Amino acid sequence: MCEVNNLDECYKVAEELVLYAGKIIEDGIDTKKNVKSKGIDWDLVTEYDRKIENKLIKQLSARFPSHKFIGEETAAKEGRLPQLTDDPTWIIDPIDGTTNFVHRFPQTCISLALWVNKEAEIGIIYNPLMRQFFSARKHCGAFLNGKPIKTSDVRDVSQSLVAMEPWIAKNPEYLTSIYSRMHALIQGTHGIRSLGTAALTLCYVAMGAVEAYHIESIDAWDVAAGKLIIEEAGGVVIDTAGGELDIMTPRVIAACNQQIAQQLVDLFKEADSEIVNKNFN
Ligand code: LIP
Repeated sequence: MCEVNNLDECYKVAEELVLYAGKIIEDGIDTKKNVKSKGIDWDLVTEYDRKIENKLIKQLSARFPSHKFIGEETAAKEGRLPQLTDDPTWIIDPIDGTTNFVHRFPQTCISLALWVNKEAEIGIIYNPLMRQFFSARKHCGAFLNGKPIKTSDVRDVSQSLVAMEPWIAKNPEYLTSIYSRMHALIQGTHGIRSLGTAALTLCYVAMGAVEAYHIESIDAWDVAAGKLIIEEAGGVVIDTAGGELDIMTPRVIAACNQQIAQQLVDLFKEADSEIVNKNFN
């Protein structure tokens, strides 16, 4: 087991750095960006993503030299996903919602988490354009701009608003499951919403703005901070098939409580089992 006895300092440094990174997003939002695609046409990166990630890693490693890093842009550059170990590890998404950032859609954020012994200790997600600073520390609750937040108390999925990201159907691997699951949600809930940033949408579950969120085809940096923020706000984040989420290959059902999560697991199982009879191509 790894001991970290300076978590207060870690939080303070992380908070300062994320606020600073927020200024970089604010400065960049209205500028012409150098936009590149990371292999697939919908996975974009800008010079701002790299600038923020480099800054965070440089400053954090200067303060905490023994800590490790899992960062979206570093992983893309190196072409490999580092393993999560028991060592203190900062998991970074420098700009979550890069496509939104490129299009000036004001749902974009920095997501920074500290994991120790494969458990989240600190989670911070900041949308500087909407001035929303979400934070959590293990066993200490979840906060929006310093005020405690709680998940919704709805317990029947038919009474819920659920977020998901239909554009993932661009990937042929997900096409039929996305359409079937969307169909099931359209029939069985109050409605679907889509923000284009996994990290912020997890915060929307945490603050009770939606009852649940479903997404696959994402990475550890998209959920590492949001998972803690939801859990500290009273919600759950589980695997799409039920059971524990694997943070390194996340298939996410995030919900305001276990009842809604389980109802979504069942709804999606049924939707998936009907796929054979459908052709969405
Ligand atoms: C993006 C997300 C988005 C998700 C994408 C992608 P990026 O992160 O948060 O919600 O659907 O798969 O990972 O690339 O903007 O940091």
